[in-house]
Amino acid sequence: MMVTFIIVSALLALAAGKPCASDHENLLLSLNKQLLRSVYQTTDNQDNLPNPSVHIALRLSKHHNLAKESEHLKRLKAEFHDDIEKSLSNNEMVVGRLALYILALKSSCHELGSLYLTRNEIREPLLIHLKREMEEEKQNIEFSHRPKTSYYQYSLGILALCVSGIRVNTHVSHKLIHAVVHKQIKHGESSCVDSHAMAGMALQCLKDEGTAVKDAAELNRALATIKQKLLDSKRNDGHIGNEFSTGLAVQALLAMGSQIEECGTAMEALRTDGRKGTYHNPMAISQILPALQQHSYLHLKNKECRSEDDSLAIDAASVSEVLPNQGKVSVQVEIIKSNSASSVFSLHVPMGSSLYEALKLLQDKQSGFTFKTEESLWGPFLSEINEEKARQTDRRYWHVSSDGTALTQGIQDYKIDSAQTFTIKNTGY
Ligand code: B12
Repeated sequence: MMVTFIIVSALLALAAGKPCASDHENLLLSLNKQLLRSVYQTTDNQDNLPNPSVHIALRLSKHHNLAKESEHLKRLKAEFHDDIEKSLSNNEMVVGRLALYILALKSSCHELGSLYLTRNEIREPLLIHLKREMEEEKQNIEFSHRPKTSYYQYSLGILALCVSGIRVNTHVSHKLIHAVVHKQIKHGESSCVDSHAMAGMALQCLKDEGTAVKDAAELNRALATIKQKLLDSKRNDGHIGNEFSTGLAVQALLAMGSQIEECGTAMEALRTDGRKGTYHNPMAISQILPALQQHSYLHLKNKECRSEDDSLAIDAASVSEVLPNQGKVSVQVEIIKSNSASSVFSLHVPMGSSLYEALKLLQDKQSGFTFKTEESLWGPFLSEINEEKARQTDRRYWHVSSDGTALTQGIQDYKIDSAQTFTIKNTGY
């Protein structure tokens, strides 16, 4: 009796799942088109570089626009490549961006051996250069107990080498395994989930490839620790961490062998966010789209670029709705400098303005407030306020919160729809 009931319920659930399945396909298609549109949309930002993470997501999708994708690849090889070389000439580390670039080239089955980076007149193949920066990072961990960049970028580096079939030095992998097992990966707040997810994919790749590691049992312990960390970070609404870490967390869980049912509520949370329009930043879409298609960056390992669908058309961009003037809201901006000195500024901004627009207005009022940003794959990163810098090189950043709650979006994406107080605090990490 019970068995019949279970079978009938399962059949009913399957039947009910049909319309959902097509809803799911529609959502995938709309996110895929949004991402494709982002690659050639010009913005007011002149430094709008092609984004390797977006390329990877387009290439991991079921539907393609092969002409647009190959045009994008060309731009990556010119503009993004140049940007990396520019950073090298400024003696900056490029681990994370180089790793994403390599993964993007892999996603288009591009021959990696034919590409070189030039620094101080020395030409080096991309993978050799990445290997060298990983050695440098490993030494930094040895002496300072953390990479110069972050464990997120260190994991991306291991992942890119592994996916490209390059043997990762056992000392390099050991540093990540050790950091996971000894709980040294923290970035404050939810980005800790993103970093664990990236570490999970990197270490799973090593395991799948049978790469020699210092201690195989410890590798398994690290993978188990990561899986537990991700499952423990599940919120009641299904998100793992927050809206923007759930995609990478699902990718990692799937890569680490979780069954799709185990990620069911997280997938549902992603779909709900997707339908609500939470994901409009191309970088955010690029991290969740592979997860929604049950893919992870590990799929790049065996990517064959043969007989691909070429049906992804771009509709004319929908004209964004012009909202009626809804009036202004009052905003307070509290700045807390590194010496704890604080100052408060008040202004009125049109409802729906971004925090970036609000800060620009404040600056234009010449009320004693100035700010600067640096471009990144996620958009403008707030790097300087009233001539005080807080940047990665100083291991500090301007942390942004609204009415006491940390923002989960950057200053350009966060929209102001009610009166509120922002606190922007120079914070060490
Ligand atoms: C590490 C990290 C940080 C570090 C970066 C320094 C370091 N040690 O590397 C610190 C702690 C400074 C940081 C700060 C913030 N972060 Co953060 N961060 C990350 C993380 C885990 C990895 C980024 C990375 O290295 N990418 C790889 C490299 C190759 O790409 P990149 O673009 O060159 O990387 C640089 C930028 O991404 C920049 N950066 C980091 N975070 C953010 C956030 C925004 C909005 C922008 C524009 C840039 C930016 O720092 C990176 C290193 O230079 C991501 C996770 C993810 N899923 O991407 C979250 C993530 C990007 N951060 C996020 C957020 C919300 C923030 C903050 C706004 C938090 C806050 N309330 O203040 C601030 C930024 C405030 C500001 N000043 O503008 C969100 C963004 C979501 C969104 N929709 O925009 C993410 C996705 C985490 C999450 N799941 O919520 N972050």
